[in-house]
Amino acid sequence: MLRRDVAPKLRRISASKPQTKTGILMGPRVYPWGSIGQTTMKTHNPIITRFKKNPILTRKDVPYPVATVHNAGIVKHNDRYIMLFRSHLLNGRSIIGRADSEDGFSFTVHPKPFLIPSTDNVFAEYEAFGVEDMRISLVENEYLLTYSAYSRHGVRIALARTRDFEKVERIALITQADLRNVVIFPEKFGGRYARLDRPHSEISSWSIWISYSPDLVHWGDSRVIMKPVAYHWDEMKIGPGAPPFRTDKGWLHIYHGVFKTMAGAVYRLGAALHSLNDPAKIIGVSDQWILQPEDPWEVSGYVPNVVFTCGAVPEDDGTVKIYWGGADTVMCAGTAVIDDLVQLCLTNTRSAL
Ligand code: BMA
Repeated sequence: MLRRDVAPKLRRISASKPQTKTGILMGPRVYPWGSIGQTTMKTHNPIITRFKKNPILTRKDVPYPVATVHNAGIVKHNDRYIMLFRSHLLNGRSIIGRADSEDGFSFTVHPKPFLIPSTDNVFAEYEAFGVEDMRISLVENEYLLTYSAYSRHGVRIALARTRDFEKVERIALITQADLRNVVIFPEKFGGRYARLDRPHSEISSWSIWISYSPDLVHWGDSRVIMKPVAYHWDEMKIGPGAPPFRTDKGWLHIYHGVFKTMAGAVYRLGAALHSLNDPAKIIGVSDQWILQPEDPWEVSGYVPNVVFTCGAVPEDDGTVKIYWGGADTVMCAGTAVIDDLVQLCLTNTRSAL
């Protein structure tokens, strides 16, 4: 089953159409394993250092039949990295699997999936077409899990909680259709939870909004805080990526931005810094992307030219491990110096709105 918004992206690049608009460069290339892909412009002096052994997880590492491994939420829990990744089943619908790691790069997948569509109560109806793109936030000693719930009614976001990744309790469906990419801040503001999200719209390019809740169930005070910039790498749409994490200068949020080319959409990652006291206030947004599809497994795959993040783990040594799905097919990882990302947001900025 193909979702309507994904279908156009499945087109392969035409061999004879080099692009001159901001986005993709140049034509096809034959890789050693024989597939035809395309080269993108290489980022000079990349701010994120890719792990040398990317991809870190593929469908071959999964002990049950799946077509992909991508878009994983991730946290460090009791000194272990826990990754909750999305997989397409062989019927095209998605479930969430779990993989654990000691070092954040080498992961072992659990024998059974972590979360499959519910068969109980209201969740059964709204998760019937699959569960996707899990984000994990630690707030007051419990992990809050947000994920896309697909059904014949559209896509909405479900919220679950766990303390140990063993027992998982679904709390509520926290949006109507159509809305995706909910990330919850790790701290409360004035006693309320805060989240970033991304509603769909026909009259405005898809943008990042903020909402608040006293109880995780009822959300409101919503307003738009960040929009795509015209003729820019993220001009088509933007959406929350990894749950924001605290730095000295503000909450660092790694988001995704999309540019539409004649060969389909290109998904990249960007960085934005939010005020520590008021997350609705954006202090700076990096003008340039921080990651774009460059490796063969990012450029070519189920949905070509995609790097898409749902999780990042800040470390005590001032670095952050960033995780992304490559071409909606595999999981990749990289490392950046947190202060470099912060400085990029503060010194090389574009407007948020
Ligand atoms: C978005 C979501 C993501 C996906 C991306 C690229 O709309 O569906 O899950 O990674 O497209 O296909």
